[in-house]
Amino acid sequence: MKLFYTPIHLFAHKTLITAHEAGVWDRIEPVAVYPFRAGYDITALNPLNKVPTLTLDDGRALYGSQAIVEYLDSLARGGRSLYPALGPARWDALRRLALADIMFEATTQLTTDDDYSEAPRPKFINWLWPKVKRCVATMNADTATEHTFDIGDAATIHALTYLDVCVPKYVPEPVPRDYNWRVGNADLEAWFDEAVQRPSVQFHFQQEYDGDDSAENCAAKVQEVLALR
Ligand SMILES: N[C@@H](CCC(=O)N[C@@H](CS)C(=O)NCC(=O)O)C(=O)O
Repeated sequence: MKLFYTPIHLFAHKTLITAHEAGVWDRIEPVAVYPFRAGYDITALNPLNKVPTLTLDDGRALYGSQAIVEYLDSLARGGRSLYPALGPARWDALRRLALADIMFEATTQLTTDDDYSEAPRPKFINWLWPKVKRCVATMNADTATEHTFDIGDAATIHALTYLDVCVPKYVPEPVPRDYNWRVGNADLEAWFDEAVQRPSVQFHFQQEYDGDDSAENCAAKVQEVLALR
């Protein structure tokens, strides 16, 4: 399997956490993709040209991170599943997965369209930013519910590290440049500080990517996948 993803080292990826927890990371070949840099193009695998995209050994592609993590989790052998059995714990994990993923998507929308100097977009920012803040407050409240580490938690780490990486750098007023989700969310901060100590997070979070992250490598790996079809 190949996992096409963006290896920004300050960002903890839900797909990598899940693969590691499931015990299948050693079956995955990582391929670095920077979708917003020239030369990187995975549209032959994923019409959305989005990361993450997972390709299987027969050349089929899975995309939408929710499909990818569920697939990787289904392979869990020797590792642990991040999906609780059918019942209230599962629905809560899936709710928190959605909360974090949709918050992540709102944040990427805010940070991707960053040419605000030409055309300030207060309506756009005022639509999305309150959602992000409400999600963080809900994550803070959710820490009161005892549960074992699950897919919702992996997604929460993913979304919070993305906030740390991108908001101060890219999102303009009215979002404060010094925004820090930890302020006013002490329970979430304490939970996060402990959760990121998990080996499934530590093996890649804040670790420089040491693979080939060139556009040429990405293009060659896309061709390798297409040749399998
Ligand atoms: N809902 C998608 C979101 C993925 C996503 O937004 N990925 C961004 C990461 S920066 C991306 O690839 N953007 C490139 C683009 O939209 O062209 C998922 O969960 O997989």
